[in-house]
Amino acid sequence: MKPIWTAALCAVLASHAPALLAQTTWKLATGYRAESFHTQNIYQFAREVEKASAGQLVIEVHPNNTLFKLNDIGQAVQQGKAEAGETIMSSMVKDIPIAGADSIPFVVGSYKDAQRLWKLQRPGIEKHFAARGMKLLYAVPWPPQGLHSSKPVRGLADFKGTQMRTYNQTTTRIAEMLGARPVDVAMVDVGKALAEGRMDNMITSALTGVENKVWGPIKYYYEINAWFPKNVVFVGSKAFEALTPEARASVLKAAADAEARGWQASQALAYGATEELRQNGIKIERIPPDLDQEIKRMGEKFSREWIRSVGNEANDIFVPYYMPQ
Ligand code: PCA
Repeated sequence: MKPIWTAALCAVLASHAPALLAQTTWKLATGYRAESFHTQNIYQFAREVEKASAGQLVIEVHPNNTLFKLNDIGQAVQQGKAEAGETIMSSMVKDIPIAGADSIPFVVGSYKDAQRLWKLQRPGIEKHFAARGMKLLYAVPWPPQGLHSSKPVRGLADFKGTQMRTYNQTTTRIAEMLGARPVDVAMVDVGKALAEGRMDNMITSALTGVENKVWGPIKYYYEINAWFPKNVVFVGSKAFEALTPEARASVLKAAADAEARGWQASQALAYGATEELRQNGIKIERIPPDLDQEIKRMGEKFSREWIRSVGNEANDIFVPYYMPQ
């Protein structure tokens, strides 16, 4: 009897062993360069997950729009074409309007407020992701968005007819409000677009200016602290649910650590990036008070339009944001 029993046990073990020991690989697509701090953070997240799962879950990072383009990554994960991805959250506004809450001009002026906004925005984002078969892992902000320009900017008239580089629907609307001509340019193509004379100005972080070495064509940088957009990292729910409970816990733990690390890195890089622009000959200036008021008013108009189009879910975020308990 014994040998038969052993054989049966072996057969059972053999049938389970591959499932227990099999290695799972997730492809994670991002639209930013491998050297970007967001991507570096993802690499570390991947290493930590691999270590915690003893090599059972490998996250293969595909940077620089190589697997899918930045603005298509949400859809690609939703449709199961990639297991995981990273994109700038506001690129999802068409489908998930509250994803644009962090790109409304002049609502958030510091990392502390950005953190507060994220706490209020997160539950809604998680809910919408879940409804689309995705699980949110973490989000990390870009440094504050400032104005880069080839010419000095003294008044609203200085934007009229200029070619303003945009990176999503929100920045396109802002360019329109300023009377500029929106030119959609991916982050990784900014240097090329400048060299080809396709853009005169853009609102983005000093860090993005540094990464694309914008000095030369760009001569001025204004720290208007317009908003703090976030990148989100997410995985398809099916891929996540297929993991063992232990592996799922390791992924969530590594994601929470990546979020904390990313916020710190963003803040640490913000100041140095503006200095680097200065050292490369870009003039760091303040916009005149009149223009400051005018663009703040434009920001209010943008907020009104946005809240009106989004409805109750916008109130769920901004009522507690403006009236904390
Ligand atoms: N850099 C990205 C998004 C926000 C930022 O600071 C870009 O310019 O596309």
